[in-house]
Amino acid sequence: MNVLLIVDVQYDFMPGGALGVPDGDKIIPVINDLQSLFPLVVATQDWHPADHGSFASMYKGKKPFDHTTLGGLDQILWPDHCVQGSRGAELVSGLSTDAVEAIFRKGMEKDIDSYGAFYDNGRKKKTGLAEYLRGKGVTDVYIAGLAGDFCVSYSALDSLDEGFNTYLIEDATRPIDNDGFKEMKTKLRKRGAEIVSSRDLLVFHE
Ligand code: VGL
Ligand code: ZN
Repeated sequence: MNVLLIVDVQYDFMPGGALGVPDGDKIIPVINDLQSLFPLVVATQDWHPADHGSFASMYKGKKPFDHTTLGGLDQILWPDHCVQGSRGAELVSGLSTDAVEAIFRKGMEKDIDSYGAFYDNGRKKKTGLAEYLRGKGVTDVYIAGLAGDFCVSYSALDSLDEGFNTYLIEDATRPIDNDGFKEMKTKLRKRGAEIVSSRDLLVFHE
């Protein structure tokens, strides 16, 4: 069974948002059109406390996109984004959510970042998504959302590690950085993920 996993389609990742992804808004109609093809749709939400350790504002003399160490891992520092309860953390209103059965939140732990939908970057805690999907009989995970080079790609890598057939829907995502996204796509293909387009999926179902 197939699932559509919609990653972090939140205001702060829209153009003009705190951590705006170029053309991030363009994926919304694509994701909306895709949803009816899937018997199961789930979403994630980046959901940070205001003092999250991935925020550059927490460190004297650091600015966004500088690096530090967090939870023993190299950490890119971000502008404050997706703060719990803020408007920037809400799923965008243009996204259809009627079919979204569950929303998995991540990034609540102050001392570790959490890009992937399945576990934090140190793999210390699971979100429970893998178990949820297996419980639903899911075998194939199709991934869309933001940002292509971070949470979407990390979710795809985690999904492969969890044993799911994994597909990244290329036109249903946009990256923060194009070169980084290219590298991630190469890595994903090597590990056995397929990069597909929404057109292939929609035509197949006509
Ligand atoms: C994301 C950076 C920081 C993402 C979340 O959703 O891709 N990127 N937090
Ligand atoms: Zn974040």
